[in-house]
Amino acid sequence: VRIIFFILLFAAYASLGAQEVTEKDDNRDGQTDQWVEFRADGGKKVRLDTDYDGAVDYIIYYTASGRKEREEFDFNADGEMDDFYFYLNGVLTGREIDTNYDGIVDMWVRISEGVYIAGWKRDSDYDGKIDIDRNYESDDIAQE
Ligand SMILES: [Ca+2]
Ligand SMILES: [Ca+2]
Ligand SMILES: [Ca+2]
Ligand SMILES: [Ca+2]
Repeated sequence: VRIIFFILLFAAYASLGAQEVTEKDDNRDGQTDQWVEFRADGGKKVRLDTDYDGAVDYIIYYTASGRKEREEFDFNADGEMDDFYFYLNGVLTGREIDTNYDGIVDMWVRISEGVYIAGWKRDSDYDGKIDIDRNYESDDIAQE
């Protein structure tokens, strides 16, 4: 099973490597600030340098049907993505945040119906263990 997995992974990388990338210089300063990668599955990945400092700070993934699949932001502009949004069928289902910008996600938010916070978890002391877990869904109110 593992070998098959690696073969699949390799095939995925190989097809990614062959993908077409288009570049755009949106603010016409001579530096590329938009990269669009067309994936083999029909989806695409758009990387943007929204503040034109040369570093990508916003990435959007689209499905083959053109729906948002995932968004990533570099909120503190340190070159590392720290705010992640996940979509299913174009509807926001979750968000993950690296609140202290150490490269490790420490807050997880579940979204219901695209807008409501259904619950969240946090590793508030950044030791890798979740220490706050809230669930607002249905009658299953989180107890402290
Ligand atoms: Ca530019
Ligand atoms: Ca930037
Ligand atoms: Ca960052
Ligand atoms: Ca963190």
